[in-house]
Formats: sequence, C-alpha cells, structure tokens
Amino acid sequence: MKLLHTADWHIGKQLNEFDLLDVQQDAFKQIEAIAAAEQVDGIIIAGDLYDRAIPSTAAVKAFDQMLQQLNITDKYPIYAISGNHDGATRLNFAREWMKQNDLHLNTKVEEAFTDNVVVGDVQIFMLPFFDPQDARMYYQISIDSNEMRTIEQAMTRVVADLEQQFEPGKRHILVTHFNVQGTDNENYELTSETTSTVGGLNTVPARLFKNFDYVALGHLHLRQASPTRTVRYSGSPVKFNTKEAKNEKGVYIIDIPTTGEIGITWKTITPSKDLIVLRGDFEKLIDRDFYSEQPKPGEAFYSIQLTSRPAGKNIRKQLEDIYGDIVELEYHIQGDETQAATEQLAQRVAKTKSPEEIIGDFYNEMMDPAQLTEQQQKWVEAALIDIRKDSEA
Ligand SMILES: [Mn+2]
Repeated sequence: MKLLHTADWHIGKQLNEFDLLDVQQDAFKQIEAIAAAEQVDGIIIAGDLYDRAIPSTAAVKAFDQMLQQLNITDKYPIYAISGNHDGATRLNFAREWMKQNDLHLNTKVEEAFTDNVVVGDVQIFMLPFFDPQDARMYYQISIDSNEMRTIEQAMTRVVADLEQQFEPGKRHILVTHFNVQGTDNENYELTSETTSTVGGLNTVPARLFKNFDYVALGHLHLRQASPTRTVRYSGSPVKFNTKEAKNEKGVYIIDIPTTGEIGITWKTITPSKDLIVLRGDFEKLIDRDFYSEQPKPGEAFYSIQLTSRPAGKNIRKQLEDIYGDIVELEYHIQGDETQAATEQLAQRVAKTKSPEEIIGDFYNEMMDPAQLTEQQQKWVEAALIDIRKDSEA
C-alpha cells in the first residue's frame, strides 16, 4: 500500500498582511500531481487543515474544493485529523456522510479508537491533536486529580489503548499532530512557531510510538524536525515564516509492504511564489547589479534585513519599488546589539523555564514573596492551554 503524507496546510494563512491562498492552491495542485504520478492508495493530512478555528469563507471554500478534488474527482481515500489550529467541533460536521466516501476526518480523542480504518493489511489510526484536559475528560479523571497533567502522561495511556486495538498481522500506521521529540531531532533547532516550550511540558517522546510501523506527524513545519526514521514530519507544503525560507517543502510517499522495511520517499514542491530573505546594507540592496539577480516584483515575497540604517525617508517605499512584496523589513545593525541581546536572554529564559514557572517567579517577585496557590496554578495552566492552542505551529 502506498500513501501520501502531508500536513499543516493552514489554509487561509497570511504572511503578515499578504494572502497565501494562491500559493497554497498551487502547492495543492502539485500534491495532486505527485499523488497521481505515484499512484497512491490514499492521502494522509496530519492536522492544521485550516489556519484558525473559525476560518474565512474564502478559506472554507478553497479547502472544500481541494477535498472534493482529491476525494470525489480523483477518488482517493483521505485520512485526516484536526490539529491545534483547527476548530475540532466545527470540523466534526458531516463526518458520517464523508466516511461513506472514504473521507475520514477525526477531531476527537475517542474517534481514534472508534474510527480506525483497515485497508488490506494496513490498519490506520487517526489521533487528532488534544490537550491533557481533553484526555482527562475522556477518561473521566477528576479535575483535582494529578493524573494526566502532561501530554506525555496522557499519550502513554492513549497509545496503550490504541495498541489494544491492533489487529494482528497488520501494519499499523498512526496519523497525529504533536511536538514529538526523538533521537534524530534532539539537536535540531526547531523553526516552527513553537519556540518557548520545546523539550518542555508539551512534548511527546517518540519511543511511545515504537509499536507503530509508521507515524505520520503534523505540527512542526519542517521535515528536518522528524524525531526518527519512521516517526516523521512531512512539514507544511508552503513556507509560512522567514525561518523556513531556506528549506525546501514537499510531501512523503510511504510505501508499506506486507512485511519488511517501510519505504519513505521525499517529493519536493516548488513554490509558485517563493519567500526570500535578503540581508545587506541599503546601498547593496538598491544596487541594480544585486537586485537584477533576484526574482522580479510580484514573483517572490521578500524578508529584508538591513545591516545599515540609511539616512533619508521612505526606505520601505524605495525597497518596495524594487522588490514588490516585502513581508518583513528589519534592521540588523552591528554595535546596536542591546536589543538583540535582550531578545536572546528572553529566549534563553523561555527555553530553560516553562511558562508556568515564569509566571510563578513573577508572582513571587511581585507579591513579596508569595507562592501561587494550587487553585491559582490551575487557572494559569488552563489559560496557558488556551493560549497554546492558538499560538502553536
Ligand atoms: Mn501547524
């Protein structure tokens, strides 16, 4: 069996104020062409279908057409889940009808157990993004209990229960959407929007998935963040921020034989409008010899890092006349490093301490001294869960 693995479409996302829908539509057409060329038996979309819980009507229309094209016109089965950006309840609409047509879209923890799919000798489990609170509710764990406080604790139980449902003699595939850490990505600098809690409370160790033959992940936007050979991120099909600018985008083709090693092949997607980071002083950037080598206005998005602070006005306007769509204009001035140093320090603090600890420290300092009560800690935790749902990759 051959499957195409993609994730993090984020339909409706904007790059600062620039609309990405055209680029996303083009990437979709390339995905469709890859699926046809590879003659896949189905398509995995591992969460973050939309960019937000309540997507724009344009985004809904675009995504609806994409699903129609793949599922009704091209007749591919689809194995999808909701990610942290999606509105799970809204996406749960019409699932029974969709299932009739082999369009599987799980948005609740329990559906991972009730709605797994067996095709030939492959069993596919679809486990949507959830937080510990969702898992505690599903397992009816009381709000005061210390059980399942972290996603790792919750996932340990969920995976054990999924394994109970393993049909013997089948290959077992999991589709899910979390920050999974393993041996290969330990030292990898994560470049998604998820920054502050890497290695912290939100991560799931890859070893929990050791009994699956392949885990198709969404959440982190670069395939280089994959924790192991068979626990992989396909990454997003489109570049969503300047930190992703240098890395190519694409999808995986997963070849699942009845026995033996899973085949994993990377297929590149070429952006119809690339995201390019230019760095240099103003004189260089407005030099014809330099800019004539770059894509013409409208053909690329630019992030520009100026290493000098030029005199005169309308710097942005001058650069826009040359380059067109500038999504970001930043000054990276040598000697003017106080701000950069402050940012680095903040990032270091954020990396070594969890947001819960930082809030606790702050409270302690301000209240001279006092600890958060248990109830207050729970409020902080609940608020942070809500924020993470909105702000993560
Ligand atoms: Mn994402």
